[in-house]
Amino acid sequence: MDYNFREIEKKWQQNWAENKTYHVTEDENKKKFYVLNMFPYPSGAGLHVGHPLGYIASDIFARYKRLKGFNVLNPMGYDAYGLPAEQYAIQTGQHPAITTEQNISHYREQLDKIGFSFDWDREVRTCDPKYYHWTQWAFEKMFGSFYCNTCKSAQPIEKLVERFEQKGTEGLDVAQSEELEFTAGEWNSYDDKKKQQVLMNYRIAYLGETMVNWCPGLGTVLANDEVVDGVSERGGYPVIQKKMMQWCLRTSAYAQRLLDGLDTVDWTDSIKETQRNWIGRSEGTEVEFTVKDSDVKFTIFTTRADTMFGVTFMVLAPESEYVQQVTTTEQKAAVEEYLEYVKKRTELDRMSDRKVTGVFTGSYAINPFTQEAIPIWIGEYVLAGYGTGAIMAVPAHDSRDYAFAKHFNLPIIPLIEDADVSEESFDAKEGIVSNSPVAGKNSLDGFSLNGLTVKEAIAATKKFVTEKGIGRIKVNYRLRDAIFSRQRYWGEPFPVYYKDGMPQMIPAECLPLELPEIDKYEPTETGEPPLGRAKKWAWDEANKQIVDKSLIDNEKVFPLELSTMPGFAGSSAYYLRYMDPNNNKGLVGEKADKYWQNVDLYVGGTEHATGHLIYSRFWNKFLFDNGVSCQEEPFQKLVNQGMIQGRSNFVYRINSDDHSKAPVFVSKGLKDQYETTPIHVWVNLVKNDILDTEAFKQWRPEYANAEFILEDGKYNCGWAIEKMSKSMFNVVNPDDIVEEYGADTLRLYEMFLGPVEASKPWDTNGIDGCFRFLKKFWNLFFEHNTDKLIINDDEPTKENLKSVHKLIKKVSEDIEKFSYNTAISAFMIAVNELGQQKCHNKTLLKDMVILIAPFAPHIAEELWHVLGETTSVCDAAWPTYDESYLAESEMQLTISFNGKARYQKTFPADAQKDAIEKATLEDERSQKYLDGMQIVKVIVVPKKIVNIVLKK
Ligand code: ANZ
Repeated sequence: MDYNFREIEKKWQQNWAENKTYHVTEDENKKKFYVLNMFPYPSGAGLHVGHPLGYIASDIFARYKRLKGFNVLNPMGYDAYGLPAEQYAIQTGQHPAITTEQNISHYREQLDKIGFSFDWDREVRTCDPKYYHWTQWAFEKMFGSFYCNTCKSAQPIEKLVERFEQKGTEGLDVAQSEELEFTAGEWNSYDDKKKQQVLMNYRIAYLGETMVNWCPGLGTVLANDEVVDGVSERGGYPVIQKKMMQWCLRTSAYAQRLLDGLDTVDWTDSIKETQRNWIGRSEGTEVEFTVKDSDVKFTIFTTRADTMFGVTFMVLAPESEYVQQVTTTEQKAAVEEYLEYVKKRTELDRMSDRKVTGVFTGSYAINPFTQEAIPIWIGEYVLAGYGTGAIMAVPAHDSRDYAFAKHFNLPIIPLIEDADVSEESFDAKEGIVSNSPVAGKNSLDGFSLNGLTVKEAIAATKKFVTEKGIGRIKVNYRLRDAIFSRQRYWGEPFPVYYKDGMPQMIPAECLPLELPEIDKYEPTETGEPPLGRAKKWAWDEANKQIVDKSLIDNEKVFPLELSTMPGFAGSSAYYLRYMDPNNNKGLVGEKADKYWQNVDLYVGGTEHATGHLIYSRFWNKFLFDNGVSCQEEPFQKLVNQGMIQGRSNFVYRINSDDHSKAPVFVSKGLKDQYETTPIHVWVNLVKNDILDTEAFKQWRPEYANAEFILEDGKYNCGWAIEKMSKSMFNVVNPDDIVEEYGADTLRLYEMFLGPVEASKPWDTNGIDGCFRFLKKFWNLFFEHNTDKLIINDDEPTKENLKSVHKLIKKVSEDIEKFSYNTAISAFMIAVNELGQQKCHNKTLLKDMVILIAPFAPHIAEELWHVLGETTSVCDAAWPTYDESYLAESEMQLTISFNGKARYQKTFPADAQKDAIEKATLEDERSQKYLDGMQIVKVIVVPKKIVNIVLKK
């Protein structure tokens, strides 16, 4: 019987589905193992061979763990909300739900062909109300919580209210948007609305006025990475900075825990480093400056408190609330003009540009150390959202301050001995402090930093400012709160209505609040988000139901929120939902959560390093604080799969001005004789770089009459490695590979291409090798081209045992390291060895079948049954190896003469020095080197070389 993969794969896929082979439940008698893939956004283009790379890698691990006796959870679902379906809806009027549904069924068909061990009973879709019920629920919980810095945990907002009633803000240490101060008496005198406004300052989900990238053309806010050179990445519409009320999540409250958690997870150093930089912990000092001839005081944040004596001017962020207070009448026009200019600049431009811009406010601040008056400027390099949005500028020791001082001709005072002050050199972090205090201007009772190192000087200054009450020690994080509103349709609706301008949550028992139908998917004519078009989109408070918008009276019926949640909302806690996907009482039940705990192995791309992987860690820490999730870190081990690049093919068209003539294409080897233009050609028309000229003619009407100049009767194409993309015609559809070679070959080949983490080109030219390997494996069981089974119970030889046990060891170790390509190579060697040894021993072949099962599950299942088994190979036990079979019986030594390697010779593994020497000297191959020479000495290095030293 030949290896008929089509029949085998179909048969077992059906069998697995019917028997629910991959269905998993909590089993207290087994240890759990949770494998997770970053779930896909089901795009219209379907899967190309790059997509399943990570899924195959994790599937191998899932199957392996199951064979090792673990109870394995390996779920799959869809990140189903998103912009492409919405944009398609805007263009075509097609409801995004329909497009999404179609794309999902296409994905499912493609995935099913590859033979994954997913438990489809646990599928989730983020756009399913049963799923987003819990996204909305988590949001409401965040709205109802604040973050307590002392207990390092989220707490119910009611606790904060109680505290305000008793003590006001005295001694309060909580995460907040701005520092407020009020007494218990003041709090108790506030009306309800005022209280709600104050609480917004502390809620974990809050409405906040934020600077956003507003794109009027698209009618929406864009994320920083959706803006390129001041225009939208999609469509190229202008983007401006605008202050808008948006829902935000107080991710910043969790900055320290997000940082600390990184030490407890098994992720690559590079992803951890990326997250550390993103979180950006910075220890510094806040110092208060008073504005000259005024009561206004403002605080700056500095990491270099030691440079207080070198401050020569101050800079405020253009958005700083102090700008209005310190701008003098004379400078008003200039300042306003400057603020107009800054509006057009995104934060990213402001940080990356080295352009120096700024304007003088007209006011001066008093340096608390020197009592000198120094000018207050406004400059775009100071960002509103970081530190206090105001800085003390020390041009001698900070490159941006230096550039500013040079540009506006402001003084520069060096503070460090021998420091080289120039734009290029700001390495004055080491060095000894001098020139402090500035002679004769010290009003600080002799407080001086002279002679200290920078580190000592920072510590001394911190102590001094704290004692004198001029400042305090402060830790800042670069991590910002996440903006959580999107002015789009295809996303989770907020469970929020507005009463007297203040947001109210829909009662939890009324969730989910379902996305309403609308007739068009664009923003409204008045600039409201698409949900502004929904007719039935108002909340009847008393009857707890959604009603027609026309009934809004702001007494009983209120308007609902029009924004929807962003993409990361649905992907933040999906790992918990897979544990208990059909629970309609909670996000996850306690039993399932306690059993599955968290993800043991998470596989996905590095592009999520600062998005999804930060948001979901934050989200889960919040749920952990609420006792919903029992592990603080969601993803214990993270493996980042590389990208599969495309291998593009080209044909060479001979240039011609006469377009009426049929195009002529010249084969690659002859192209230099002509003037040609390379043209991408669809890779399916090419095999082993040879063009199927007939298929090419049929590909496009303009090539119907194409003529070819061939080499040896063939048309050779050129090739290049490029991104896999439709426009380069190099997208390979896994369906085609499965059709031609089978899923098992596809799976093996994707893994054989190289290490999982590496990016590598898809090169179909090597796929035959994997297919032949499976055929050879098959032929260990069946007589070539017949259905005669040739397995036997003969006593295995030492060689047979060694080949198989070596493989058990290698494959087990390699899988643990995710080194699948080397495991497959070892497999190929072992199968060749067994073939040569004519080994058809049933027991050994059974081990081999289990070993191949994670990689090529269909052929494994078939052969498992051929061996007489009746249960699935998935439930077999992973074989163990016996060290005693691995001992080498022979060794190979390199024979050299006067240090020059000449040939290889095999000896028994236990051969002694004398025997080795004798056999070497007697070997025929030695004679020509020995001829006419005298042997001075023979050196034998066991297991390595024999060196014969000769002289004439
Ligand atoms: C004086 C000084 C002297 C500074 C010196 C640096 C070097 P990190 O480490 O990133 O926290 N800074 C503070 N707030 C800022 C803002 N909103 N926008 C732009 N820059 C701001 O950086 C902290 C340093 O960045 C602070 O220390 C401040 O400049 C500046 F030789 O103060 B430094």
